[in-house]
Amino acid sequence: MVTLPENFENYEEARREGFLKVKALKEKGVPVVGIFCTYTPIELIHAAGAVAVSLCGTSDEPIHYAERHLPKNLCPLIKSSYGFAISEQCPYFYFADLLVGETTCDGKKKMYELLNEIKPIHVMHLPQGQDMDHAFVYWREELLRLKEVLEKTFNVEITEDILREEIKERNRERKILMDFYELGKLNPSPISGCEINETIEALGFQFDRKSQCDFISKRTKELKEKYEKELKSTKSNRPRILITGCPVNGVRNKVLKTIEESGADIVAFENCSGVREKMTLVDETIDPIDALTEKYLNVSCSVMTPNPRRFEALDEMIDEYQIDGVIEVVLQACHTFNVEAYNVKKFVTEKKHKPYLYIETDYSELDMGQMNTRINALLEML
Ligand code: BJ8
Repeated sequence: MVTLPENFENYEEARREGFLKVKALKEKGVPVVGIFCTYTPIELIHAAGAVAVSLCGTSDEPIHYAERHLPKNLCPLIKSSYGFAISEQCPYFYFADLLVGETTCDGKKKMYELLNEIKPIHVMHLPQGQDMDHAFVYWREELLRLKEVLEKTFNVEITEDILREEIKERNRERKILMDFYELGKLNPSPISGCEINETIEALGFQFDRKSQCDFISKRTKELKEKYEKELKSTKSNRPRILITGCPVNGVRNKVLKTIEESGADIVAFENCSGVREKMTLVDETIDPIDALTEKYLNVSCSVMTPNPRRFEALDEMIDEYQIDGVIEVVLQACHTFNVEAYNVKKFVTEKKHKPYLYIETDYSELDMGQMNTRINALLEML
């Protein structure tokens, strides 16, 4: 069982509590901005006095609503997000004053056009590559455009000083979260991958950033102490797994639990449910807009072409987390991660000499049996 702050018994409880919290914030006049992606420069949203809430759908439930408007063979994350919006089942969507999206994958950017018919959405245009001077200039302009939209929508001024403060605060949060994720570097790990994933997702519904940080710091300290006292001198023969690819919150039970119940430990997440965005801090010493531009342009998602930073991260993480095997999770119809998987497999097996398993799945339970068989076959090799 995952341990969450006092009044939360589990993830569902945390989500329900979150509804009341966001309602209370609205009643106090705090603006709410719905977001969908790791490329969103959250610091600008916080500097506008708003809270940012992730609207990425992680449930199969609303997908049949989405399929009234969207093709069946589309990524489940996109369908779930849209399904929640049109079925009015998501209080977070309901309370959002503004949505912010980015032109990442084709499915998401076209879905934003449909969402715009229900709720105002500002779409940031993301360059397709990172290492060109004009990509920096272009993305910087997009950050300034978002800043203007936030100022106008919420009738505030985002000053340089406020932005610098938010950058510092968000960096502090990133360090605390990285410390938590890096518990997986301990061998044996004092925490399961499912608990890491569930804790981070549930805390996202808290909105009180200070208590989120306090909770994570306390939990990290407890687990480090547990490692020192009970685990340090023990040896585990459970293989250590790194998860890479698409976000995995929507397949926690189907994929992550199956891996751990089959006898392996998930110790690292190279994806947007894990450390992808958190590994690099925002430079606090330069112009804040330049610093945010640089930081977010360098997020290593497969929508970038080429995408060398993802391979640098994999290289580093496979060594630092002492990985025995890599499992790539690709959500159905996610073309960019799907195509990039060819090079990821080559990199993992030929350069790092580690076993690799590719799993393509959706949010349904239809392929549970097949998933079990494939995961067990990989674990037998380790
Ligand atoms: S930065 S991973 S959060 S885009 S899985 S919707 S890419 S078809 S979620 Fe993502 Fe931002 Fe990238 Fe991260 Fe499209 Fe693929 Fe679906 Fe995806």
